[in-house]
Amino acid sequence: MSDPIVYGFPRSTFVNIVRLILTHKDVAYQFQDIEPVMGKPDHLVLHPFNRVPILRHGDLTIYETSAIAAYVDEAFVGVSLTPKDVKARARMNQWIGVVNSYVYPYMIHHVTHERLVFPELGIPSDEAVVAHALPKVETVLAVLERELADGRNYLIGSEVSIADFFLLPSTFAFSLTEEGRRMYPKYPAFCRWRERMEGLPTTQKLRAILPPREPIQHAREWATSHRPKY
Ligand SMILES: N[C@@H](CCC(=O)N[C@@H](CS)C(=O)NCC(=O)O)C(=O)O
Repeated sequence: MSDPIVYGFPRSTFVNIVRLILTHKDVAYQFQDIEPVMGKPDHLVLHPFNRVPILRHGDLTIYETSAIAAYVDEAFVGVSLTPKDVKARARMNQWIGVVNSYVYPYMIHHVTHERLVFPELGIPSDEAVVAHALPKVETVLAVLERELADGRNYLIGSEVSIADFFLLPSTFAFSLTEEGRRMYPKYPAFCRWRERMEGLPTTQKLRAILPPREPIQHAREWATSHRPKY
């Protein structure tokens, strides 16, 4: 079967979760940058909800990052990122849900979009959106800090899992905002986890092939289509 294809745009948090997992498992894949067709028929035929990533592998085309991550981990040989123990697996899935429901929405959809993505396009930040999100980000960081304070290496123990790769891209992008730079030092166990994750050969390998961060052109539409309002 030919190499899997990941469709997305290079700065996407969720796309980079999938790329990290493929990289960690040493799976050869192609990346197709669909930035120019985001929201257009060529994209919507792959993802009817107008999002990325999408993975194509042989006759399978799927979207939703958690489904793609589980598929990649099962379908390809290499180090497993899913614990065999049923309770550890439940814990991993809990953290994946946490990223989807509480981390990405506030760190990225609220703060990073307002602080980086919109200003890069000449659209001013909406301070009300940032102000609404910051206490929620503090809650996330406090929960992570409590969890990681026992000195474990990764979210569910001594081995890296899909959950860590879910958390990494959101925490990286948030670190580039002024709020991230101000908040992170209050959470030392979380910072140690970040350092460990950022230092993994997997992370370095993916970063080395990502293009320089350019403004996300199609995000102009987000300002009217799905910007939070308070
Ligand atoms: N539930 C989706 C969320 C994916 C998502 O929100 N992706 C963002 C990029 S990080 C996206 O496609 N944004 C494009 C847009 O909103 O136009 C998943 O798990 O894959």
